Amino acid sequence: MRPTPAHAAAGPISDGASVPVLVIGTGYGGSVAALRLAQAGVNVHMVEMGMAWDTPGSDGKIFCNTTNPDYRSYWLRTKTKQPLSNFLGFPIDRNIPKYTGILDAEEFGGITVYQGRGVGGGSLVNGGMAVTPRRENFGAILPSVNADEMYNTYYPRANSGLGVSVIDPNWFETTSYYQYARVGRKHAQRSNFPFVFVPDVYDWNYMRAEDNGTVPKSALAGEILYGNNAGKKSLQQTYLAQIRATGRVTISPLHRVTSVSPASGGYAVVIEQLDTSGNVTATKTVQAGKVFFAAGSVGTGKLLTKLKATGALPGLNAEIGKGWGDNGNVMCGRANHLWDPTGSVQSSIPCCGIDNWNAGGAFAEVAPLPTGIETFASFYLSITKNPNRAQFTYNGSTGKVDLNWQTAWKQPSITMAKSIFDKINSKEGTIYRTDLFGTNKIWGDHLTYHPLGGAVLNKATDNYGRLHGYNGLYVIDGALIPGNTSVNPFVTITALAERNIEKIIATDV
Ligand code: FAE
Repeated sequence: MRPTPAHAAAGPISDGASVPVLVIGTGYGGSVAALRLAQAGVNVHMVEMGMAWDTPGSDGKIFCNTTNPDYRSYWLRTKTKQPLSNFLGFPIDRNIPKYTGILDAEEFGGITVYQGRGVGGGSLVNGGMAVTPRRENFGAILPSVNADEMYNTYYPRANSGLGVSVIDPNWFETTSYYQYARVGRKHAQRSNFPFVFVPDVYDWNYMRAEDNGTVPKSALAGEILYGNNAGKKSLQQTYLAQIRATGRVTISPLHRVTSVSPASGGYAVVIEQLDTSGNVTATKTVQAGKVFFAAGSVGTGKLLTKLKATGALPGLNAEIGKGWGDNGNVMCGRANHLWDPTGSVQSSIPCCGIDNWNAGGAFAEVAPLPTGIETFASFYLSITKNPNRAQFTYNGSTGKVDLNWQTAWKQPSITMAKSIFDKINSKEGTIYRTDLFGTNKIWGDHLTYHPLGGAVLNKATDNYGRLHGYNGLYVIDGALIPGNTSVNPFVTITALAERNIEKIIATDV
């Protein structure tokens, strides 16, 4: 493929258009692919099913607050589906208008998978925790990838591209917004668990200015799950800003890819245009020389499974849809004593964790519970070494793709998380909260924030993400990673994408 003149055409893609490269999805994998291809002189079109998230609503803000979810909060739901569904045992979900909101709580038989929807993918809704796995754990995460290359070149490149940094430890010790984290540290250390600071993409200087009252509050006002109006460096501020500066990439928001099949000169891609109620307002077919699947683990896993089963891409191999895991996510809360308040004000950006990975199979984020009142609760999201893996399958009678994950498969995660919290509770004389996920329910074992796998590297694809069976089709997102990263996943997704696209540009473009 020869470099083409730069162009910065505005507006959505038109029916019958022809593009050298089409990228499905605008999250981490898709943004890395589009940026590096554009820098190599290739024009790229990115297709994103969610909204652009660049226009304020009637309240003057682009994103709504976690404590007050409105029409912008959920992807095509009429009621919120908050990860913490209850407080003091009472359900807290509320009715909302159906809208192409920012957070999708996608329900499968045994698990609800939370995902970001919009230009920027998961970076719009996530906590920004930007964690590079410990070197000694990498062999188990991506066994076919050269670890030296990753730790010398691609992890540093990803961390720099994402704008990752660590909280100033002096400010951490003094601000009331991290009292909950200091309590978490005290309890971890009194039970002899290693406590670690965790890097983030939030602008820590901005957060200090929030604390000083000199700028509008975002993390310190509880914004996170439905977007941050300031402070957080989502992909919109990093990779996507660089992409725009190349002048070679166009983006179609509210466009959803439904089919990819061989056609002369490459592939025919069928795309549905959506309105903000989720109705299909147009169906377009475009030609693409090469197609990158970057729709996230679930988006890519489902799409490829359907395309193989329905005969659009029959030459995909039998690994498609396999190797899906939840990164071992499980949540829980602990009830502290009255002399251990966690603070009525809490930063929504987590900055630390308890690392018991090698001894007990769990890495627990000390997470905020920014309710605006003192709850005396410590809250944790654990990432665990859960060995269970699920598979996507096409259901011919519904025309949908199912995932065979079972709720009971979370039991290993609970056991591993208990290796930390049973010990802390015993040392502190405290108990688990039972009111956050229902009534008398300790474990948030019904969900994941970290879907991974579905088109695993070196199985469904070659060792650089080229899909077996077809030239010019690539996977470049979390679907490549076989189910677990031992820590929060987006730095690894970004670094792997940086590695793969460098090879693809050198050999295929
Ligand atoms: P992703 O970012 O999901 O992007 C895929 C994009 O493709 C999305 O924008 C989709 O809307 C779009 N798409 C899907 N299907 C189609 C289609 N058919 N046509 C067109 N577009 C489509 O994929 N990770 C961390 O490392 N640290 C954290 O602190 C953290 N916190 C999280 C908190 C929450 C609430 C959630 C939901 C996730 C969190 N994650 C965190 C996970 C992280 O956001 C996720 O691993 C990455 O976003 C996955 O990146 P991908 O590029 O694979």
